[in-house]
Amino acid sequence: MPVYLGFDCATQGLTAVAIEVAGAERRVLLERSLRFDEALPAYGTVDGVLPDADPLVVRSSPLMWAEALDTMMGLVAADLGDDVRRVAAVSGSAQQHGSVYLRAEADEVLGHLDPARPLADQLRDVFAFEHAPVWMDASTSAQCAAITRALGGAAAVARLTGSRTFERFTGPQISKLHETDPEAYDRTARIHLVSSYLASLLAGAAMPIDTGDGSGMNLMDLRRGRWADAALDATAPGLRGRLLTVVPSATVVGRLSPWWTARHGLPPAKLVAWTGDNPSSLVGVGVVAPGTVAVSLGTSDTLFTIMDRFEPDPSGTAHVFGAPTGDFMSLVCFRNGSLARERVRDAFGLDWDGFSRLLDETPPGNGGALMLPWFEPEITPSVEVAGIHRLHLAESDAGANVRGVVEGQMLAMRLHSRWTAPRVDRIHATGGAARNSALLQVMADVFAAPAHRIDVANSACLGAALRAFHADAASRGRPAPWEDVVAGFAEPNPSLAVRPRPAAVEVYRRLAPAYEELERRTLREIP
Ligand code: XUL
Repeated sequence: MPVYLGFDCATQGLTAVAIEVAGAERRVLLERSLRFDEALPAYGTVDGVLPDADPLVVRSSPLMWAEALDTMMGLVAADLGDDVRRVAAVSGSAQQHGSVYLRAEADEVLGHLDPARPLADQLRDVFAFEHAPVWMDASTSAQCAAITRALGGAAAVARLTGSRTFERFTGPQISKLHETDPEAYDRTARIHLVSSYLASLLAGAAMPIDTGDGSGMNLMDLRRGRWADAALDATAPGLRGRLLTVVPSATVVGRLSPWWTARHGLPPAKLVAWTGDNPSSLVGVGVVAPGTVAVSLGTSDTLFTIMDRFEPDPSGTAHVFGAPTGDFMSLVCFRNGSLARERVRDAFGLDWDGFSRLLDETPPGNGGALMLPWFEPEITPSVEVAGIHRLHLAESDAGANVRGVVEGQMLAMRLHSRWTAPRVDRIHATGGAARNSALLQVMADVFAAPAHRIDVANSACLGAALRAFHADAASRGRPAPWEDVVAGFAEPNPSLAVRPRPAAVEVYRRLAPAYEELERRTLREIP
């Protein structure tokens, strides 16, 4: 019975999961996490990133990630015991956009690691730039503007790469390094994403970037799945020579190097391309075909789905990435998620039970009252100045405001996902607030589709293990449809679905244009 390993290198820590698959019999064998701050305090990270005097600059330590991977592999091997020999394939995911800069000597070092010494000790001299800018970095506005100009405007960049330029995207980060530290850029022989860097450590050789994580760089021709010369040229000189050819996410790129056998007893298992955490999560929450939409309800809410054709978001606020299935995926982020729900809850002195009770007790449509809950500047739609806008909604009415915030959020989610999900058959809801049935009811009614709760704690990590399983089956000449791959791991239980109620669906069908008009008018009026 083969075992598959998945890793996820997130901002704050590293997680591993091992799964076992024998036909319809599937189970999670183990799940392990470590937090960088506590497990590896010598690197001095706070919540996984290095303190910096400039609040716009956010970096982390690639050496720390290497040490974390070595440590975690040791823990996983110890937990698996004899089962470690059954590991057939390994894959992983990582926080998107972060970049690692290696010297030419890195290849030589990685190919000749000494099993008697820890990994990190041997990597101290391979970095051309000691730190890795990560996705929280917002210091590249000037480079974003220059790249946008060179490529013919924001819409042109999105049509080519899947997203307009964003400060955290890797292309602008590379451009900034080239401008501000040209010696470091000159020393760099290979640029990696966090994902391809960690895959390279496992393989003992440079591993390619995949289409899923590569689409978070503003460097790929996403439709064609390859580097875009115009984007490379607009970013930094000599960039193509510093990148390997991009590969589809489902590629078996190599095998675990003998170092991992000698050090932790792993077999030379297949290594499947690592990808970004968002593409990996897609599989980890069971979204493998168009029509299923995942909604993650966290501090911010995000919506993501699969698209079988490439189409950028016409408003320029969302992203299109490569999906692990070989299709495309969208990612739409709403900053005022739990953040806004909590503000309303606290304003009326409620707890979550009280909040849900008021939601249950108030009628769908709120008698025509509407709220735009932009407690903080909003990403979707793009709103720079925070403000709560109410229509026919008394500020002092607790029930109407509770319903107003949730309906405003769900109507916005539906409105701003039409471009990517014109048809929604079902919703997979995750995150803390997905436990709230009253909220899921509004979601189901607004989207006119059943909402399923998906109880997966580490969806990116599970997605990585499932991608390892998928690619291993395909490489043995026994390809498994994606629906089969996720079955038993990230599959909703239909009997627990929150189903749309026809009368409420009709209420929201009528209310949606009023919401859209309120949003349009408000956006015209605010600065
Ligand atoms: C996506 C993004 C974040 C990171 C977090 O564009 O920046 O979701 O991937 O790990």
